[in-house]
Amino acid sequence: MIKRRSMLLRAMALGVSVPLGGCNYEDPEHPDLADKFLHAMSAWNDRVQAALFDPHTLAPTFKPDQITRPPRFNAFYSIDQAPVVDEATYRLELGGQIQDKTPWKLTQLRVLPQESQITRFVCVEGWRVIGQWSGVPLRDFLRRVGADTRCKYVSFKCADGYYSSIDMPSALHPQTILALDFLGQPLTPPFGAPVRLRIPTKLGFKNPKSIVQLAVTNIYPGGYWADQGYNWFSGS
Ligand SMILES: Nc1nc2c(c(=O)[nH]1)N[C@H]1C(S)=C(S)[C@@H](COP(=O)(O)O)O[C@H]1N2
Ligand SMILES: [Mo]
Repeated sequence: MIKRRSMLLRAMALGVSVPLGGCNYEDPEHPDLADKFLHAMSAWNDRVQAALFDPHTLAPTFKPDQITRPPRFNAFYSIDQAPVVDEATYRLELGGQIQDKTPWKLTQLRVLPQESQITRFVCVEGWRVIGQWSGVPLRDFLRRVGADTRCKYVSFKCADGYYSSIDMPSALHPQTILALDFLGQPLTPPFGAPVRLRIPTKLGFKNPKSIVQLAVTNIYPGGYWADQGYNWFSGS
């Protein structure tokens, strides 16, 4: 027990992130003590990552010939089960600390100034791809709707029940966009149609697809994978 604890403390002091997903670390005498400790460590890790985050540091960008073809799909289900959202009736619902919560139609999002980026997408499973996404910079959108950007979190709910949230400094990062297009074409259902978050400073699971609701809040919203033990901040 003592050995184990000192090992964890050393890892903590070194800032080593212990992978939590799929790790059944059990102590027969204190069944959930180790679990609590690891979660406390992940929360501590979130704070360190947030402190190290530089809002002016850009994620690397790439040239068109470096784009990975075909792109790679991932979700908590297989590609044929991806939700299909009716684009005609689609509305992006707004919630929380936002002045104007009028829902947004797709056509309204499309006439806002768009930004395009060729960036790398990194999944926690160990693969990475390069793609081109374009859409509305999230910080422009948040300002337009009168979001209280002093709040801590921006949360997202998706058409498939997936959910995610990010810290406000990362939401205001210049490369964080509400993506509508991939390779200059509207997103397809498995890849997040009609609107997805593209945030190249964070891991793949922090890029929710087929977003139906966006909210601004000070109450920690968690996320589909973060609630299962994956590190919430998961970014640089
Ligand atoms: N709505 C929704 N968004 C999601 C997921 C999901 O299951 N549902 N999976 C996440 C994970 S783990 C990854 S790696 C990326 C995959 O995005 P891609 O299919 O465009 O590669 O989407 C993220 N966003
Ligand atoms: Mo992922």
